[in-house]
Amino acid sequence: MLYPYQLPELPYQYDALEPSIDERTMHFHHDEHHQTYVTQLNDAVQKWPEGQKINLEKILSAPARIPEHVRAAIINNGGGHWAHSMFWKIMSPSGGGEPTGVVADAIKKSFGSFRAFKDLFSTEAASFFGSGWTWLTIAPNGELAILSTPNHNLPQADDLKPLLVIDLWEHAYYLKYQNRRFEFIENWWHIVNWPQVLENYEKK
Ligand code: MN3
Repeated sequence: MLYPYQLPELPYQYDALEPSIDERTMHFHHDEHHQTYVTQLNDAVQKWPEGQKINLEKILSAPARIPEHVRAAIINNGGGHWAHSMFWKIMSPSGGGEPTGVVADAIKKSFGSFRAFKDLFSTEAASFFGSGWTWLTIAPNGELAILSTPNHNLPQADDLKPLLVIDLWEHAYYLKYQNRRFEFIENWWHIVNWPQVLENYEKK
């Protein structure tokens, strides 16, 4: 992703993820929240001409190198733009079920079984305090890990590649689920786009 950044179209209709995620939430989340991150990211990178030529993922993998006058704005809004762009893609109306291929093997090897992985991931996401994201990541040595980051911080800053992610900000689920984050997580598994997770693994 390069400057000027653009809001990506959803790869499905706004109501396509019902009932796991309702149409109204998708409109607010994509058209308002994500759009705002894109707008504010462009405003920040406009003040850093050198950064306009660097890929966003590369910028965010070394946040300490961002000039101080735009650092916080780029970490927050650039992280938001990158994470949401991934979040839309790892969901699908034909999602759910279990992973296949090499990523299924890797999950089994790291966590014992898909069921054990799913339980761990759900527990991590449900117990993470405040606004943030829970990720499945892969390290350069091929090791998988489940971890959470606050705000819009990305695992790439710690040299980890994201394979799967869930948005835990209240705006991701509040309209439909209110404070019942665990119910949102449970229903989210029905729309996880495992072919996309496999693709993320293969181009890690
Ligand atoms: Mn969000």
